[in-house]
Amino acid sequence: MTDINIDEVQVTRAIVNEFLDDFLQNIIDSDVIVVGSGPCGLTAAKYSAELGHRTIIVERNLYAGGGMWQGGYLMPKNIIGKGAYKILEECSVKLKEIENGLYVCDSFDMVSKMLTSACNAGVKLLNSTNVEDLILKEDRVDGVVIQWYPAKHMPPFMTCMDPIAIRSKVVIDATGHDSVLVRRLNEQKPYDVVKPKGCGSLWVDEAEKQTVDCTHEIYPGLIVAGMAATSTYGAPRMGPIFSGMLLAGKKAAELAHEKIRINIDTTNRLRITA
Ligand code: 48F
Repeated sequence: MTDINIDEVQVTRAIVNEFLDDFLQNIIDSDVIVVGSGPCGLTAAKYSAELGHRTIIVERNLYAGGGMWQGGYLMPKNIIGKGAYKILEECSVKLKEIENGLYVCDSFDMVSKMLTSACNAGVKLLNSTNVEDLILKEDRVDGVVIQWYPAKHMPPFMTCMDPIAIRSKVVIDATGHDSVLVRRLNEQKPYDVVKPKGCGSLWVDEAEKQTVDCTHEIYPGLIVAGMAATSTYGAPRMGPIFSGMLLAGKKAAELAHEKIRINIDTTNRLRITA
């Protein structure tokens, strides 16, 4: 026996009200949309929110974490190099030093604590939501087009299920190997945006470095980051090591911050001189 009488409709009303309220207040029009909640996306979102930006993660899966749940060969141990140590330390992930500046942690410890850190920083998460397109205005990306992921698996006769759109100042493509947003943009702007090549064969050192180097603003308003960047430029795959992904996520957040800051400065200057 519990000490309250729970009304079924009250439960439904609470879910609908809270979801719509959150959607309208926080999600529909934000500063940064991060597509994908793998190691890169979660890091990008955490730092973006800590830098003061209203930040959303859109993830097609029911759960967050992307490729972080399994290390290699389905074994739940993740490896990182010392360059990314601080990022995980800030999230209180338990790290054990092995040798040569390499650390290991339990994958579920890493996912849960990174997710907690992102939520504590104020990040909003839209799960089971597929980003299927961009909002593209003349010379800039202005947000993304979303649909419930289960709708993607409806029978073909269920046509005309139109998606909806959410807007942001910056979009980060952290969709991993598929580079979903870069691919979509390339279909429309083949002279401005490269066609994703898919990643090259394994070379850990070089891959870790290039993943960070390839993370950049690929088109006004769109930053490609992490494995999505590696795959876009055909850089080598890195295998089951995550430092490059974490550092790329941090770089993506800093690039987004810089872009938003410059836009605010320019707008203010125009307003003062007008
Ligand atoms: O694949 P993922 O973990 O990408 P990442 O953050 O890190 C790559 C590493 O996990 C691993 C590696 C290191 O050993 O090579 O691959 O760059 O996370 C990508 C996330 O994006 C989601 C997908 O479900 C996953 O959680 N995603 C992909 N396409 C979409 C999407 C989409 N269209 N809409 C929403 N989410």
